[in-house]
Amino acid sequence: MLKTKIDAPDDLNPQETAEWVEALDDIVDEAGPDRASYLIERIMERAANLGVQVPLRFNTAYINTIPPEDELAYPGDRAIERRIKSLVRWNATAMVVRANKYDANIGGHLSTYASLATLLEVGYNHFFRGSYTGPDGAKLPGDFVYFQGHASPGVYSRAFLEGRLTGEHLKNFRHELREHPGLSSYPHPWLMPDFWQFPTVSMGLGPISAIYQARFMRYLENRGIIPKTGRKVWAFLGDGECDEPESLGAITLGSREKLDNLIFVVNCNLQRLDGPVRGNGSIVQELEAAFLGAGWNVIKCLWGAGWDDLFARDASGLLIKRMHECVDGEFQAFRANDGAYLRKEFFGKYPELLKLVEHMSDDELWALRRGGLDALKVFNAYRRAMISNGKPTVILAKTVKGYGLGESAEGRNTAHQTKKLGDADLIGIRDRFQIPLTDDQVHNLEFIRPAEDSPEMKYLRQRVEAQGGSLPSRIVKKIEIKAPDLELFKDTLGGSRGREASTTSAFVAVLKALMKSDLSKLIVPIVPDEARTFGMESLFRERGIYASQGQRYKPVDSNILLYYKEAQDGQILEEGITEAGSMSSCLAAGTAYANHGVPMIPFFIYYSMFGFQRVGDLIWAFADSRGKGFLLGGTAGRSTLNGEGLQHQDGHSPIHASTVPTCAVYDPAYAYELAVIIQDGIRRMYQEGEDRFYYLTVYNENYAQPPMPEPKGIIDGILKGIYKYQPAANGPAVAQLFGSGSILNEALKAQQILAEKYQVATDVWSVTSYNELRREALATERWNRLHPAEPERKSYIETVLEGSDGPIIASSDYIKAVPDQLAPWIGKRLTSLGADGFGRSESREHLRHFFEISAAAIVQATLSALAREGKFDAGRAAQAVAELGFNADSKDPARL
Ligand SMILES: Cc1ncc(C[n+]2csc(CCOP(=O)(O)OP(=O)(O)O)c2C)c(N)n1
Ligand SMILES: [Mg+2]
Repeated sequence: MLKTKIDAPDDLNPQETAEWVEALDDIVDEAGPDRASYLIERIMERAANLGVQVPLRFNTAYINTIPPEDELAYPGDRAIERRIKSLVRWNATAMVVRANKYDANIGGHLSTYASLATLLEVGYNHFFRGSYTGPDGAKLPGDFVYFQGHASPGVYSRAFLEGRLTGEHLKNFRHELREHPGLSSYPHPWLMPDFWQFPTVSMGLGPISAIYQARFMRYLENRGIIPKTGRKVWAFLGDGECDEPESLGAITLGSREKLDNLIFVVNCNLQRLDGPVRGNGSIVQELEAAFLGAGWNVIKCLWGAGWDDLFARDASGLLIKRMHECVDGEFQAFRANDGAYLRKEFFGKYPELLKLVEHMSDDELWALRRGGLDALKVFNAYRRAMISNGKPTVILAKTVKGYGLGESAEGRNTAHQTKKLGDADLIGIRDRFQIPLTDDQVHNLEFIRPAEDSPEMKYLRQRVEAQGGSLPSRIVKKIEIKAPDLELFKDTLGGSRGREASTTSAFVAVLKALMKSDLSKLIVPIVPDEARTFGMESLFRERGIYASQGQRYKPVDSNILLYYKEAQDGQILEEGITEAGSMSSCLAAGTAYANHGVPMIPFFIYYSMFGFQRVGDLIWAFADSRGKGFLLGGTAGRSTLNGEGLQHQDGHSPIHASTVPTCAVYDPAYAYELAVIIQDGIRRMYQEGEDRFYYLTVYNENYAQPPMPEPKGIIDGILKGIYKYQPAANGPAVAQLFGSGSILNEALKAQQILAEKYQVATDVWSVTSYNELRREALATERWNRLHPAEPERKSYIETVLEGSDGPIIASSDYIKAVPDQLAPWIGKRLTSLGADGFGRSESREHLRHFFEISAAAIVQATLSALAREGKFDAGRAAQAVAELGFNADSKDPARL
């Protein structure tokens, strides 16, 4: 066994110390490490009882976690696997270099995959399952693999070898528009829906979504929606990527939820884009401490088999000591130089170490590999990770950035950005990996795939078959769902019958109706510690909060009907205060139709201010993933959420949401509008199979919810974004009032004031979605642009407004940019009122007055607009400013 030298200058009794250490050595030799660990634990307990400060350590030595004597022999044909890996390496390199040779600066990455190749190949050949066989013999989906986004050339290259992509694909890397078929830069299910499952290239999103994916898998199993299998979620991440808060921010969930279906592999090539990840420290040791502290299994895979002999012969413990002394900046330099440098700078520090390697040539020293580049070591690390012990596992695999790419890239600080290689480097790669290509073929950057009957291809096919198929692969089963009839929501459509209620409570009613419908099982309510805010707590008792361990305590409120019920088959995902985690759950749920073949319907309701602006990138990834479902921005509106002030009052999320191409954004005023939108959303997403999702604002202001009015076409209007809610009662309207969300009520009050006090007749319109109207108008405009010889088409907004005269005063609880989206079509008529500026801690009434979105403000704006058109006396309009409570020379709230 390995012996570590005790190097303690303040050791008062070295003799005694040596005896203790020897005793431990004996235990390990005679009874094994488990017994030693048991004894140490008992001693630590005793020490704690005696008041001894026990040093807390979350680090082990800088060596492999799995000692050579515990390793299993490699199960595959290593020589042939190496040849296959070399071909994948070559093709990955050729495709990037080629793309940049013929299309300067098109980009792509060589070095990430160069460091990752062994980690992936061992996975493909022996671990990643393309499919599983279910209890009844049915073919079930396989493992989930989150690939490092920048390693995509290697993933494409492997798929090429497997015959799933053609040489044309590889030639068209990053030529998605010019040629067909093209390959996207990174993993994007939106762009390559049959291939990529998980968009990972925004650093940090892969790791956090993998954790929640593993958790959601358990949720589906525990709810009996999918069978239990040995499926794993593998997440490959960069060591630099671990600096993103999302990467490590949710790791305690992994251990808390006992996710032994989750395996992280951190590609510790010690470098990120600009340089070393921890030049002055050790990223491996730092990550080990973080993951051990969080309760994960940590497997360090640092050194290749060549080092085993050195460790075994190093009786002094100096080799480990030397490894601890070196910071990552030095380890990087060792690889960027050569064997002579390694001998001098690493081993040369201690004469004993120089002696240890005196029998080795510089080339042999140089050939000493790192663990993540040694298939045997990687195999054993993965094998250990497959053993379920109720914990997730992280493998810290030490690799070399740009491995094998030659002097211009390997271990260099510029490695990440290297995308062009000269012939000399390419020939070097060919020779090093023994690629059977001539110099000319190398120069021409030819791709290589051996003949079908070659040993390599036979082996490859056999391994793919044994693993149940290829990865990545996104296979979407047709969804067989019929949306519920609108009738299901008849209570909501009927209005609140004189009671005052909010659209949030209307949403909860819609959700409850769905949870009692045929779709019940598929509904996934997700909430980050705000269920009580939204009045959803009754669902706790009715449906249970998902808790993998059930409820191991008697809830404090067990004496009341609506107690806090946690259950193993609970339906609600109560995520705690993590919008990023909740969104990751939503991502897992909203893509389950593809990844699990079960069309789960997520309803993620959150404090709207902490949605798009806080986790916008995860929402973008949701769209890229073709996610379906509903996001609900609760406590919506800058003035409607009163009292909470600047950081809580959301006045802009519909603008954020409108930037996501597949997101339909609605800002409904009334309960029936919400019901109509949700019903149609389920129809479009799940019945018609459209890859889109919804962002709906829901408010907490209570007011009488009217029943759905009868006029024909109202449903169409709600869905398209606008309908006339209340025509003028006092003659033909001379102005049009648009209102959205809770501010529609202010428009209605304004209509009355205008009629009664100023004898001005106005129509009131409910605008449910400026964004849907804009998108339709843009599409119409484009059609007109491209068909100049055809009769011009009219956009929906223009058609709807035909015959409705006068200025348009559009008000909402959001910034003016929301109605301004229609400016290209109605701009001359449009006055936008909105809550631009920072929120304040105040009551609704004061906030609406301050932001000039109150009924009085709408009246004032209407009179002003009419006066400008000469349809209302300007003097009277000026007088009305003060009359309505405004100071014409007050400061603009947008800038206060
Ligand atoms: C959120 C985010 N920020 C920045 C980038 C740009 N970027 C791409 S790769 C990279 C470095 C990656 O380093 P590491 O995670 O160590 O991966 P390696 O390539 O070394 O395996 C950076 C900064 C990104 N893709 N995503
Ligand atoms: Mg790195």
